[in-house]
Amino acid sequence: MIIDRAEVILTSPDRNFVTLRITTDDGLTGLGDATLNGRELAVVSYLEEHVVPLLIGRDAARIEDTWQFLYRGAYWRRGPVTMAAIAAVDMALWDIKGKAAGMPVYQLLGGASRDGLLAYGHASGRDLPELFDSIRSHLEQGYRAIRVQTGVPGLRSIYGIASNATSEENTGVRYDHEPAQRGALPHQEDWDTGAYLRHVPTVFEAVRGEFGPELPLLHDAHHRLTPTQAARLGRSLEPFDLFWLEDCTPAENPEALRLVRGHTTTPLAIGEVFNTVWDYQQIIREQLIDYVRSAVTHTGGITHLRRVLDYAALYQIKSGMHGPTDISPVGMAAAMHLGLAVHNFGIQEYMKHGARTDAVFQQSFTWRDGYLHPGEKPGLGVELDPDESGKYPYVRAYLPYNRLADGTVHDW
Ligand code: EZ4
Ligand code: CO
Repeated sequence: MIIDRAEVILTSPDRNFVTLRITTDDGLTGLGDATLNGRELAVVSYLEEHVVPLLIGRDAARIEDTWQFLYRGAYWRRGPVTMAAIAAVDMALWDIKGKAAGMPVYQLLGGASRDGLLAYGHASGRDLPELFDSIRSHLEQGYRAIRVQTGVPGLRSIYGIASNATSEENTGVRYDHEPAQRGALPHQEDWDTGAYLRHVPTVFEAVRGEFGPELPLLHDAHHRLTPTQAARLGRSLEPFDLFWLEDCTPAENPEALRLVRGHTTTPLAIGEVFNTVWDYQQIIREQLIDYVRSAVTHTGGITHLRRVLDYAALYQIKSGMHGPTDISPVGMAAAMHLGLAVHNFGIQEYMKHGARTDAVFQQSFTWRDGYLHPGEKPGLGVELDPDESGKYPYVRAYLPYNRLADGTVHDW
């Protein structure tokens, strides 16, 4: 099992994906996801120029050693580009090990701890009728847990709100199954935290009134609040029993969560922009969160996220792995194998990929009654069709950003 070849495949069916394919001298191939939304080429270059030459000739079976070699050997540690690149190598090696063993990766991680993975989808609307339609449509698709995002009166466009008015046909702005306006230059959105804080509790009250007390509801604040604003939001949402409030404050300031935690029992989830266990060290030790939001893709792969989740388990903190459409089907498969195996699984984010993406990546997972399962194929269970991937060249696409009414750039 000596690594013979490693290639980076950049393809844009519905959106950009960066995939590493490793081939061994005995003909096994493994895939890893290294997609970093809006900064894809940085990871392509990191992999092609700096990582691939290190892989050729190495023993593909030595997953832990390769992880430590790439992490410690670089001198420059951490960061989203480095950790996405390491994640892709790690996933590809687990894929190969599974294929060599004839087992799905979750078996190598200790076997299934549950029958399936509860998943949540993204409902959104500019107003309540649109939001209710979106929730109903998600329930019809089988979702048993729903993230709720809405427009805010007075704000024209807000991240995470799907709307026909922002579709590709009407505006020429690239639109995909993630409700964001992505373009060749960043799309500017507007933001007003006061208006948001007044509006969101009324939305959850209406949703509970319409859909009852039992449906697990989630909400994502996308790092936009100060600690006191986040505390107030958490408290005002307590009557509506959220499954979690996500990314309430910016990621760089872990102490902020102490203040939030001291004022609300609304469960907190954070970490989709974290890359290592060290980003989580303080907030897990101080029990400032309830759910770890990391994607396998952005946190150094299965090897490292497993470490984060084992540490989190000491403090009754569970997984809530990131799973928007910018995690490729390979990254989603890795999340499903890990989530099936760990004891402290919480919930899995799951947005369906588009038909073109599903044609590029042949997948073996199942989606049944609101639960995901990675399937029983050896390895991760995903194969890449080179003819399909070759049809979709890279398209530069940025995430949007925010300005306040006075023109100030706001937190993401
Ligand atoms: O904004 O994946 O919880 N999910 C999210 C996502 C992220 C995008 C960024 O690449 O916040 O929609
Ligand atoms: Co989020």
